[in-house]
Amino acid sequence: MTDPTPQRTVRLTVAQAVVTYLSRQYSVADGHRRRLIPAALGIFGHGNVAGLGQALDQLSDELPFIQGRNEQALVHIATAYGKATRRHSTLAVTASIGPGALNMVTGAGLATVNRLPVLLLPGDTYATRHQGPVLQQLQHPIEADTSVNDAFRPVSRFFDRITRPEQLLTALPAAMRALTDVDTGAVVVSLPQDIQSHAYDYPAEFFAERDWPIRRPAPDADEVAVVARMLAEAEKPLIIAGGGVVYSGAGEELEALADAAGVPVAETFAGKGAVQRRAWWGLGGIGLEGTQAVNALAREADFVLTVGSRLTDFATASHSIFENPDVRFASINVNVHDAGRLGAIGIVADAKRALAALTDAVRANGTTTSAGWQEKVRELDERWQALRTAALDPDTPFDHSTADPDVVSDTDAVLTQGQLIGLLQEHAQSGDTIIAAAGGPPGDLQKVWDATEGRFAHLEFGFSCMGYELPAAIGVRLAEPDPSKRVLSLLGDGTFLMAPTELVTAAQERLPVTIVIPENHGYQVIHRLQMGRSGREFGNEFRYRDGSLEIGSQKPARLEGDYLQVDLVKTAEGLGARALRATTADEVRAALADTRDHDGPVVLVVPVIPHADLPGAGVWWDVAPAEVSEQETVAQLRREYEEGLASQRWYG
Ligand SMILES: Cc1ncc(C[n+]2csc(CCOP(=O)(O)OP(=O)(O)O)c2C)c(N)n1
Ligand SMILES: [Mg+2]
Repeated sequence: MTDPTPQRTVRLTVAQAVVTYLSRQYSVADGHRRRLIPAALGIFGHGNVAGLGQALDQLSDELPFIQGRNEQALVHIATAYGKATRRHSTLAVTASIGPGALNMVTGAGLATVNRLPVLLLPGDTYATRHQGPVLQQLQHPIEADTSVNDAFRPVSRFFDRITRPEQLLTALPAAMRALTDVDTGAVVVSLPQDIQSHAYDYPAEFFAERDWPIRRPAPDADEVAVVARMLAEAEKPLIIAGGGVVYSGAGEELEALADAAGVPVAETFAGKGAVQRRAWWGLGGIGLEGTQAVNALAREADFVLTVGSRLTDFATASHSIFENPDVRFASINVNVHDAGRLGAIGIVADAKRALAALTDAVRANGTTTSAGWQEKVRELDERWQALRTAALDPDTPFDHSTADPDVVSDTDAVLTQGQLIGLLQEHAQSGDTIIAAAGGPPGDLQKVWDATEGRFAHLEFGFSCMGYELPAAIGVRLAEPDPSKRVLSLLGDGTFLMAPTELVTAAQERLPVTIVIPENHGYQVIHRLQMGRSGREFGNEFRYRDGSLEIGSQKPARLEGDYLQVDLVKTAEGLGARALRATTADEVRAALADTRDHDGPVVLVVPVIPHADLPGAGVWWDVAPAEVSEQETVAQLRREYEEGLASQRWYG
């Protein structure tokens, strides 16, 4: 027996160990190896400056640091980077303790809901507790080990708090595993401020390069056979493609199945652009912001195959869209819970592999849809395309008789948001990305954007978080540095006012991104919903108070005056962007062309006619008006809602 050779160790602080470790991690997907976490973003405070701040400075060659303005926005940047790399890579974000850490919680929620990887490294209060409360510490009266960072737990896929240096040895590999898992999300490694600076003798091998394969779970042959049989028996099948198709890179396999079986394909928000080839069966969005063609087909379908989607209420019209009493559901999903939505028979596997196996079975069985179903698909889509083309045409003046005259008259807008999208569509080249998340833009893009042939649509609609869009443009740009591929975010005036500040970061890093703001003076998508559920404007348009606000007075004045005067161009200029205002179609064309090669952030403000909406999707949504009210409009809307409620079904 010889004595075991003592393990070689390296003495590092916890923070230095974290940064060193992160700089040595790789993901491997389909044979392609890349850094799993190539950079870190952050804002320092006393909770991380001496620990992680020192380590990031010392190791800045290995893990470059990007300074930001708002921690939530930094999480969005990192998450958008994760989405743009199809979850093969992400960024780390560090924040101080207390408010800096908590600012990241919303971002964590967005990442986890959308199953996008992001690594969060918040500082935390003293683990040693020699002293306390430290600055910004929550003093919980009866749970002494609780800190504000416990708020991350419900919105994360992985959470750990490092109270001893050696815990990193198990915590960091577990964190990497969660980041590269098919069921990923926000991964939080909470780092008490004192522990960040503690030194420890770590095994040298801990810092060896390590590969994390992105798995493609194989389909079970029996499950494939069952779903293939269901498809063969169907007369009116429909496929719904979700984000899983995009993340799995399964577009070609999806197209092959649609071709082979002659099945129309609809897309969810996350699945937008899953179909890249133009074909008769590629139809676009389903549900609340879907096309009228897809929704008509969904109503009739007797078999629905969902691939890589959670099927939220926006896709299923709150469980009301599938009206055929004999409709049956099947699915392909890596997540067993999602695979079972709507009582579906699931193939629990990677989308690419499962679609390929299903296509083989379809070819072997000679499964194909009837000429009648295919004809119906073509007819409905043609009718929709005519409506779409008319709504997007920027050169035919908007017919004002179709809009509310009071509202239209007091803006200088000549374009509708649909016409603005028509102009963006005209400008979009293969390789460009358009981003949207909240307000009218994501729904409108979902409905009318042509995302085929490389005109990527990056729609975040799992959390639909106002404030994601602008940072997301930075994240997508970091993932796609080629400046000839334009990265453009379409976001409302309300959203811009909520979080414009990361423009400074885009200017600091000279990142070419274009932010297009349809200026419609309000939270207009919510106003639209409000009109349908309570029948009156209240608190959504950006209007001056028509009198003084006397809190406590009998009848305080309401927000019913003129539109607010807010200069978005000056705001954007002040934050370091090249900013322009364009009102007519030709001005928008010129502005897009002139700024396409600008090597920093561009903000284009375009007044759009409020309440001039795209053609409706024609489906119901479960948002309940008040059951009792003193307002007459509400009672009528409640009755209409209850009629809709009767269309809601339990599918299994
Ligand atoms: C952080 C956040 N707060 C609130 C909401 C609810 N919400 C959804 S859309 C919207 C209005 C957005 O206004 P704007 O950006 O101007 O777009 P518009 O509706 O006018 O198209 C609001 C308040 C949200 N999605 N996210
Ligand atoms: Mg708005």
